[in-house]
Amino acid sequence: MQFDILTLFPEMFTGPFSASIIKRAIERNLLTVNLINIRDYARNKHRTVDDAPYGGGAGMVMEPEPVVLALEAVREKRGGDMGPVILLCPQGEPFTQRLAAELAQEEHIVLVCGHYEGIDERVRAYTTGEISIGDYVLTGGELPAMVVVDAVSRLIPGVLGEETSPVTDSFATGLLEHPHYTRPREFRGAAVPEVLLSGHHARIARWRREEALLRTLVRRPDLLATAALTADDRRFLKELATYLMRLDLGD
Ligand code: 4GX
Repeated sequence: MQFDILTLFPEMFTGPFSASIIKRAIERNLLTVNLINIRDYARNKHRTVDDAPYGGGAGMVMEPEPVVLALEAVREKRGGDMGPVILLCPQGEPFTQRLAAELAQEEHIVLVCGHYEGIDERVRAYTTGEISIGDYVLTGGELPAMVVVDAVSRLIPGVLGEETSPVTDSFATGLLEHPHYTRPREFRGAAVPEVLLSGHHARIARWRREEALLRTLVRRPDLLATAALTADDRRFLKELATYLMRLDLGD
C-alpha cells in the first residue's frame, strides 16, 4: 500500500509515522508513505501558497496552482492513473470502518491536506472524493490524513502481526468491545471477573459477547440496529428488556 500525502506541513507526520505499528509496517515494506510539500510547487517569486479570498472575508485560501502541480507530479511518477485522490475536509464523506476497509483494497491512495480556511474550490475537480473524520473543525487536514493512514494500514495483512486479527475488532463485529483484563488478578481491591480465570472457553466467549452487547446497548444503541446479531444475542437482549420492564424502581 502506498500513500502520497500532499501537505504544507510534512514535519507534522514524522512523529506519528516513526513509532509503533506504522513505523514497523513502513520498515517491513508493507506500507510506503510519501510526503509531498505543496510549497515545493509554488512558482511565484515569494513561493506563496495562499491568498486572500475573492469576495472578501477573514482568513486565507490555498491557491489552486501549487496543489494541482503537486498532484500532477504524483500522477507523472505513477505513470498516469493513481486511484483515489482524497481531500480531507469537514464537507467530506464521514470516515467509518467500512470506508477504511474499502480503502485497504487500494494499492495507491493520494491524500490532500488543506490548511487555513480551505482550498480554492477548483482543486476539487482534480480529486476523486472527500473524507471527513468527524463533525468538528481542525486547523488542517494533516491530523485527518494521519487518522486515515492509521485506520487503513492496520487492515493490511501482516501490519498487526500474525496473532492479532482486525476481523474481531469492535466495528468489524458492529459492536463495542468487551472489557479487557491482564495481571494482577486483583488491582487495588478490584478483581478480575471470575469467569475469565475459569479456563472455560465457551463461557468466556459468551460472557465477552454479552458484555459487548451490554456496552453497545448503553453507550451506542444506534449500533445495534446494524450489528450482525445471532439468535443467542437477540435472546440475551430480549431477556434484558423483559427484566428492565419488570423492574420496580419505585416513585
Ligand atoms: N475532517 N479540517 C481541512 C481546511 C480545508 C477546508 C476545506 C479543504 C477544504 C477536517 C475534519 C477539518 C479543517 C481539515 C479545515 N481544506 N478534515 N481544513 N473534521 O476539520 O477532515
